[in-house]
Amino acid sequence: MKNKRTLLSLFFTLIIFFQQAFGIEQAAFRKMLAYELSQMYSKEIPEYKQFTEIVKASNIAFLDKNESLNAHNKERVLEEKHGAIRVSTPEEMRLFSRIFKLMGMHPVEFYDLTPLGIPMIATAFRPIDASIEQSAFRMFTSMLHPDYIPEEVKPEVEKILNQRKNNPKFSKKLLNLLTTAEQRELNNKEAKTFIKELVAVFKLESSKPIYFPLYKSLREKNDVYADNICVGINLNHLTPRAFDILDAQKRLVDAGVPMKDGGIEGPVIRQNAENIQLNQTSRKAPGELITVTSSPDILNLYHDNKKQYDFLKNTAPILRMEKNQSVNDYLALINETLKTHKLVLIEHKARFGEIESRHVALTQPGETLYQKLKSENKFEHDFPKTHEQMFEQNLAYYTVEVNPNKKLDHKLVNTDLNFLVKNQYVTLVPQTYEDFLAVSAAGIFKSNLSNGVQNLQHKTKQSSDDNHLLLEKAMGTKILSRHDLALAEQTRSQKEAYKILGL
Ligand code: OOG
Ligand code: NI
Repeated sequence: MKNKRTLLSLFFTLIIFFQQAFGIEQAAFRKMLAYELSQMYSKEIPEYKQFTEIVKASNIAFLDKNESLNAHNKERVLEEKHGAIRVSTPEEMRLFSRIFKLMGMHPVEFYDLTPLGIPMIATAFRPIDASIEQSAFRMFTSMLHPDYIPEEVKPEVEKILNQRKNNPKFSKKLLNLLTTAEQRELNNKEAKTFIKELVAVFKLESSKPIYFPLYKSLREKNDVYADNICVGINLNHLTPRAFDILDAQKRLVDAGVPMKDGGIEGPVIRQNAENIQLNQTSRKAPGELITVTSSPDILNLYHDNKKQYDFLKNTAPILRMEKNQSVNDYLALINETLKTHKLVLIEHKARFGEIESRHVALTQPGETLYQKLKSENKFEHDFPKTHEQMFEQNLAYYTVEVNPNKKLDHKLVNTDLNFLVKNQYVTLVPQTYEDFLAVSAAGIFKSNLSNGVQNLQHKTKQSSDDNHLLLEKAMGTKILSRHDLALAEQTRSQKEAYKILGL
């Protein structure tokens, strides 16, 4: 017996040793990334730090009132976050799909934002196996749709984007480690370096000179273009999860945090009923300083003589946007100032904090019913309110678990799952909605458009299927379906429950 125990403990020590020496687990990798991104954001954006502290206070107050919540669920929600990034080229999209794959994050669902007035097509990289319970970190990743680049500036934009094919933000170290990791697992030390280099990609480059004439004409059309094409990749937002989004929002508003117009996105939040899918809201982006010039010489100086460039930058005037100033007036003023100054620091609305509450995932019939009732203004009242009803009518996904407290009756002959649920032989665990909603995503995008939403220009009308294929082609991989994943998990759990019950 003693020997057995020694052997066992040796075995586990060896496992831990090998894990540390040879391989980082994907969930640990995701945790590391989420943690470092959140550190970077808190350091660079004080408004974000304040935002997360308020959300945390709301979550802790919720836990105090709901002590019965299962411990695992508590931890997951307290820690959980998603991020969002916007890329401009298929090359960048493919790189991210390779990077996230290392962390067990795969593209799930296609979101076409072009019919909603945003020139982007998107997917979200997220874990698709049980390790989602250890770290659910996801990244909503959108790509500029090439057909929606405004015609008047297309040659200039294409020039910039061509230069970005080998985006210098992705360091050689990062790319080398990526190649290594595709052949063998990274050890902890390599993984740390990898994350450090990756976090650098997500930073806002505030001292890099931006060519203002192009920035101006893009921002006059739609801030998304200016951010995407001129400023480049940055972590657009980070989103902690809230148990109770209404409470978190109230606390944010009470603290004077400027929240987005239009309120909370997603299905109406119902009292005394189970909520569905996903609710989100965000704070308005605080203006962050970026550096602009209208002289091509200065763009070169940045690469050729960094010291001289830094001197110019450190003495450049700062132009903040006045309250009630229109964005066009602001851009005109910057233009004037650049006639007498080589560099000017201006306000760019980029990064912010968002919150979300996640509820049960709907099946296809559930989504159809939700859309129908919503359009008839009957959702609140008519959509089933309990998990038992939703399960019985196949409206939402559940994992079933055998109830350990229910004495097994061996004469159990009725194998109908609804019977087993009703008689508490098995319990329903609602599957969390792990994905996003296109309309909500567009709402988040629009919340920071200073010129409102204008009609998108495009050469030919694209169908959503074409756009879906375009994104898959960019990544070189298929986009998975949330329904396939949720159904597979539901079926697996049912088979297991039947097995345990001997049915
Ligand atoms: C992404 C908006 C989508 C969400 O949570 O729905 C998103 C963006 O603004 O870049 O992150
Ligand atoms: Ni988001």
